[in-house]
Amino acid sequence: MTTTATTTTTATTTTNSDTRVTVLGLGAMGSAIARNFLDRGYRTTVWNRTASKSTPLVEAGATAAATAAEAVAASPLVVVCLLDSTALDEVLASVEPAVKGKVLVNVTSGSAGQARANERWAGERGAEYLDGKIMGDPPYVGTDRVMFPFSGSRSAFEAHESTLRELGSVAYHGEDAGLAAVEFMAQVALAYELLIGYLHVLKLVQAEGVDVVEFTERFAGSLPAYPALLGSMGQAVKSGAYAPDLGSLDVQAALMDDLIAHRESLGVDTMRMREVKELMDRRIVDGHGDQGFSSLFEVLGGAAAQV
Ligand code: FVH
Repeated sequence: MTTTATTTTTATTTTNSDTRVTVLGLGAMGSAIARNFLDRGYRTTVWNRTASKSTPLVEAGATAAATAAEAVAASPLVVVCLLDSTALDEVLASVEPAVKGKVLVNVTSGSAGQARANERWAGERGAEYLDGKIMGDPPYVGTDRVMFPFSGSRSAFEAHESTLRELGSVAYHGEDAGLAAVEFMAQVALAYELLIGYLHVLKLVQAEGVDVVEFTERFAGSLPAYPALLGSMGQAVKSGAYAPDLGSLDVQAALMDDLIAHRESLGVDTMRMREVKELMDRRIVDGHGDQGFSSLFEVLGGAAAQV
């Protein structure tokens, strides 16, 4: 049994009216995705565990399916946007008979390993799989303020690229279904690494009675220099040729004891600066004191790249 809106909606983009898309999961993000497709004229079928969440979308022209399997059967392209991988596994189990021949686009948060397992699950049942991650907030779906890294089936991405690009700023990262999650996790991790360091420094600044907002405004003035610095450090890591960026480690290390002593005198955490000093000391002992900060990459723990 399906419920289709009695009110007609004039599609803003009539060219999409014969393109069918299904959205499973109508939480904050799933609803924004479904709404975006509706606004652009797609024949949109929706399903949600709590059926009442489909009502506003049906009123906007969506077809609400009674079951997730019915929703999958309704379109060649199925976008799945659920809370987590546990929810995903439950819903995929319920749609198993319907996925053959479909393109499943999972944008639920999850790990690279889960994405690869999802792709195997889909392939074993005759479906193509794309893994996507969402970097942005629901109100901005459909604008370039939301980034969607995708990975997995190249043919599926190419076949539905124009539809997927309706969601926001889209990039395809390759056939390995885990790469979108790798990109997402790396981007999120880098933001956390930067921001926790920022908060640690605010502790130091505030302890010295300096206004944290005024300090932040001054530091923000130096941010335009970072893209070039990060680019040169990335090249150094890739090539293994470490120029003395930020100066040589011999010079940089001389500063570290003062940095640590300053924090200790104010009762501010020193763990991050002690980590940097320890890495610098190891790199210098290894005979690379003439190289730059990027050469610390060589003394960080971590596995070799996946082959
Ligand atoms: N919201 C955000 O700003 C962030 C932006 C970045 C990406 N995340 C990820 O997007 C996924 C969905 O997030 P959401 O914000 O839409 O989450 P909710 O509003 O809580 O909706 C969750 C939906 O999942 C359904 N659900 C939960 N458990 C189950 C289950 N066991 N079986 C079936 N469906 C399930 C839930 O259904 P209901 O509770 O309404 O019945 C919602 O449809 C997420 O991965 C974020 O990390 C969002």
